[in-house]
Amino acid sequence: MNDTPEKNGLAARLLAGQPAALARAISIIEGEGEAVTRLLKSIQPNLGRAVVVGFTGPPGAGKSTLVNAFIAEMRGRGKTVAVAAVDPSSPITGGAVLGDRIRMAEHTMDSGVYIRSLASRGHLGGLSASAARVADLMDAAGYDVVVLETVGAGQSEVEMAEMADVRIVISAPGLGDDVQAIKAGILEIADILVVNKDDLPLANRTVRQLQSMLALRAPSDWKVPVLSTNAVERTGLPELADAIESKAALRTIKGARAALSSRTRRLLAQTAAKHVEDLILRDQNPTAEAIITALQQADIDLRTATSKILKHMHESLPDE
Ligand SMILES: Nc1nc2c(ncn2[C@@H]2O[C@H](COP(=O)(O)OP(=O)(O)OP(=O)(O)O)[C@@H](O)[C@H]2O)c(=O)[nH]1
Ligand SMILES: [Mg+2]
Repeated sequence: MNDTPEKNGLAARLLAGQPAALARAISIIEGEGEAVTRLLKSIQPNLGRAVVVGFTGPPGAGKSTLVNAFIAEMRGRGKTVAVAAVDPSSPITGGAVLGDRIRMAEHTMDSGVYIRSLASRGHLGGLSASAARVADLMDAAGYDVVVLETVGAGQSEVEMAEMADVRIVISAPGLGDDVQAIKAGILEIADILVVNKDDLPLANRTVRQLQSMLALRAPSDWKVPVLSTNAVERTGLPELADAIESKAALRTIKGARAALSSRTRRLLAQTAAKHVEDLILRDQNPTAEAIITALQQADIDLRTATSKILKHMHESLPDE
């Protein structure tokens, strides 16, 4: 790939905040190669300005509706907002992307709002890798607030949490065991807990359950609030935006650097892991097959097999 004027101009147009340049840049970084490196290099000095806010929670908790209401609240405060909504491509939420587009359609004419859905499949470094880079591009494009919306269904919310300055965990009454579901790990990383659909019966009970779980957390400088919202009627949004702004105000340069470096750490770990996984699970590579057979027949132990596969990996990777 050559240093075409088009490519160089792209970074400039991105930094100038042109939505078309942002869209183009996002499709470029979803790939690999020199153009990606060049693009990322040129945005380096412009990173770390936006507040990155993660919205996560179980399917159907009302994340997209709440994000939409949050956009309106922040626009009212004079802030620009970019959203990366992660489509988990799962059967449960398969229709969510179209639904999200319709739900967020009220903002399509607003140049202070940019919304993009990301497919979680098919990225070399996994979902978080592409989301981290998309968040960086949105940051570089000058949006004040970058929202990452993700379904809390496993590892992804923890990964998302590492990228966000402010982590919001959303639950809703009547989703069965949702409080139990978010107990496992996610509560530890939440900065703000939101009980959405507070118009439904039992919302108060969900609030109380969350409060009692929080009481078990080690005390820290930031007291995690439990807020109630109705994303459809748009109540509770000023309180949510206030809490996000208070938490964001505690950001330090050191903290922002740490967040950037943990994003990079995660990116490398995931990409390296993906290469190993592809070699073992998908590539039908003769050397890998021989190692698998030897392990299966107990000719070698797991540790030896691991070191052999990594060594083979190393030898077969193209040199830089
Ligand atoms: N009663 C009530 N319904 C709500 C509220 N917020 C969202 N909903 C409804 O809940 C349903 C799911 O909302 P979404 O915003 O799509 O939920 P989500 O968490 O983004 O869902 P996924 O992206 O599929 O994980 C929709 O029918 C919304 O209209 C609320 O505060 N009260
Ligand atoms: Mg959604």
